[in-house]
Amino acid sequence: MVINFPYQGSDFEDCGDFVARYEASFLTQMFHSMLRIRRIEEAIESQYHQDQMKTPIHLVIGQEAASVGACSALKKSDILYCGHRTNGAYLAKGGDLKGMLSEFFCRKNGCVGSRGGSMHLLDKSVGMAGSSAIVAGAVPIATGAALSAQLRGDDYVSTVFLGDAATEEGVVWESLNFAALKKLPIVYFCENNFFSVCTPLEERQPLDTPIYKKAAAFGLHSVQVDGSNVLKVYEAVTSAVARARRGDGPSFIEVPVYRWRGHGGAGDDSASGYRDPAEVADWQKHCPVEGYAGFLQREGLLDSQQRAAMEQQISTEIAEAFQHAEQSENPTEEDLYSHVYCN
Ligand SMILES: Cc1ncc(C[n+]2csc(CCOP(=O)(O)OP(=O)(O)O)c2C)c(N)n1
Repeated sequence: MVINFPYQGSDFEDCGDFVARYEASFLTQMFHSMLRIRRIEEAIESQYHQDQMKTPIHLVIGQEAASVGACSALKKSDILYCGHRTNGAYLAKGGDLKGMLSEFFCRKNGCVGSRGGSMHLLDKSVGMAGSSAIVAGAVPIATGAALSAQLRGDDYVSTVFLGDAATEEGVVWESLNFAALKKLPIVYFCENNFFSVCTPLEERQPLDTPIYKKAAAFGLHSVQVDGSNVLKVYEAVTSAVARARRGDGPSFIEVPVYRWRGHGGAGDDSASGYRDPAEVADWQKHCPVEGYAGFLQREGLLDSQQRAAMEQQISTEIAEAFQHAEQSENPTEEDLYSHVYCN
């Protein structure tokens, strides 16, 4: 796979000024969120083979900086849509971990009442508006939500996470065209992890025209920033959200990232031959979580005791959430008929 992307900022060398511009607690909170997502994903992965979670899974291990950087720039009242790789977005937007795990275990109290599984997470109380397993399916829905905000004069910005493969669906370009025409308050956030299941980007798109440049051609404000650098992602999305709120229209943000695990399920699937394990190892040297931890340590914002305390707190939270999910009630036959509408 030819990856034409030089990890431009994940060494955090040019990020010293962030410390002057942001509260220390905010910078460490973003680290906590990334670490929490990493540990939650690892816990899901380690238990998945027991076959008690009745859902496909698409892990975001390796992509945590994108989820956290983007969602940290959103208000609770801003709404977020997502595709099938939903866990990071749901958790970073403030979705309830117990509700998510109960959903995975197909329990009655899951965040979608056991009807959705991991690809349809939703928590309206925090603006997690929905997700779709249809590649690109959430993009026109999020665009419609932005139109609704504009027509009704609502203050929220609509954001949608999409993958690189979603940009091979025509509806994405129809949506971008419409959003640019109407100056809709929306942010298209494209996590380019270079694969559509097992097919590399170079076999699907001409690499000399990066995705963000195509979006720019549709009239959107469009940038590419390093998706392994939570600070760069945060600033890009913050400025896109500000544009949207000012009435200056839609933005497109492409963040190159790398998924460390297989497309779906637990474990790495590189041995199947579609990607070189050396490529995976190379990206793992640019770990978004540990890279940011190193930055915070150098800046004096995170020491080993604080890190250990975070690990302990997260581990306790995860254990309790798994226990909660496992001990929760299964749906009953009557539940089959709730939320079913017909004319
Ligand atoms: C319309 C549609 N076509 C095909 C699929 C099968 N499919 C599921 S995930 C996927 C690849 C998605 O890649 P991308 O959008 O880049 O997201 P990633 O999985 O890399 O996060 C495909 C082709 C689908 N779910 N929907």
